[in-house]
Amino acid sequence: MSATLAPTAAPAVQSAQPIQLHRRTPAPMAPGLWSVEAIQALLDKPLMDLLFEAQTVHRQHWPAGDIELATLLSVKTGGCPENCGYCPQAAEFDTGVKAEKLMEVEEVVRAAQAAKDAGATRFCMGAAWRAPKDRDIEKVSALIGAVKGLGLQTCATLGMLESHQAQALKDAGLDYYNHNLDTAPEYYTDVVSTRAYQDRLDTLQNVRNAGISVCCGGIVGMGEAPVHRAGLIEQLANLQPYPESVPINSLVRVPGTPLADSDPIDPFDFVRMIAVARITMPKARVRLSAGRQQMGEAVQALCFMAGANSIFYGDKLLVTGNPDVDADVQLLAKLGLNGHRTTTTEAEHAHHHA
Ligand code: SAM
Ligand code: DTB
Ligand code: SF4
Repeated sequence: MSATLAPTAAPAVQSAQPIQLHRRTPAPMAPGLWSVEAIQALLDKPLMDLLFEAQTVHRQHWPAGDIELATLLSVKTGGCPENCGYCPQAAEFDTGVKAEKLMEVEEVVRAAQAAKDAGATRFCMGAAWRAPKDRDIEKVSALIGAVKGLGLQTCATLGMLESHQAQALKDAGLDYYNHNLDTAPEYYTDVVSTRAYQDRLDTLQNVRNAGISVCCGGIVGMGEAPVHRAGLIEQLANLQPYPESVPINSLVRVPGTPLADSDPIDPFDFVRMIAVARITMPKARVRLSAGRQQMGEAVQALCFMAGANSIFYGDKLLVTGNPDVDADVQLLAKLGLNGHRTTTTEAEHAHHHA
């Protein structure tokens, strides 16, 4: 345990003492600043202590039992020029995903209405672009306006954005932009080589500056080391301000992608990531994202215990599967969770950093 963990508190626990049940929670280095060591120490806690702490933080900031339901739609599928090693939509990988054109407004509205009828409150549109052209932004703006007109919160994930493009999306009524950092900077070049970590940070800044809420998280189970998991949380939690939504994805291993043969993450290590996201970003919606189909109900329940309060809801993610709506409705009912009406308002979500 490093000395930076307890800057003002009592002397750090000596390493000779093996029992850590009463160890103090490592404090951030400074208000809003988390060291990678402090995050690593959280990840390494006894699981029950970590869960208890995460649930305690959760209840201080959120109504217990409230789960946001966000439905995804791939509005522009496949043929992407980037080479993200996890992604079934990269043109370079032979995954069986065919490149399609951007969907028409009517078709998107139908899907959004169906999502709303099923109980979703947020609708997220994904496009397999490296970066949209201004023409694409015009078309997506029409989609955003139409979806917002149904009374849904809108989210889009379209790749890298310039500031004028972010502003145009804001003007069209976009509430959230999803742009993931995916992993620690040190591991990023092992995963994708067609863009740099700084490109991601630049887009996030452009989104912030335009006044759009930020949805930013990552993927685990890509063969990363524990220190990279801590490094991802460090990046996210130290963004000023940290993201309003933090999706934690478990890699969906798609045959044909370079990461298809990665060792799956231990389910408890996944739960730990959720818990540490909750503790370090107390007011963020922490989303239990991709990978639920492979996860089982008990592990998902642990994720909710750890502070996850959002899921992707709908039979499909972008191109891969997600649990059926019926199965999710049943799971939430079995756990006594309330997925169909959020008890906080959209305005509260959007402005909690103000
Ligand atoms: N092209 C845009 C981009 O990369 O920002 C938007 C769409 S992209 C598919 C959105 C996110 O989906 C990625 O950043 C990644 O975190 C996640 N993702 C993609 N493939 C995944 C997989 N196989 N398993 C888990 N998450 C995945
Ligand atoms: C996020 O963090 N996860 C979603 C959403 N943001 C866009 C995407 C998951 C994709 C899983 C694989 C697929 O279906 O393409
Ligand atoms: Fe393209 Fe996004 Fe997939 Fe990367 S994650 S290959 S940018 S669609």
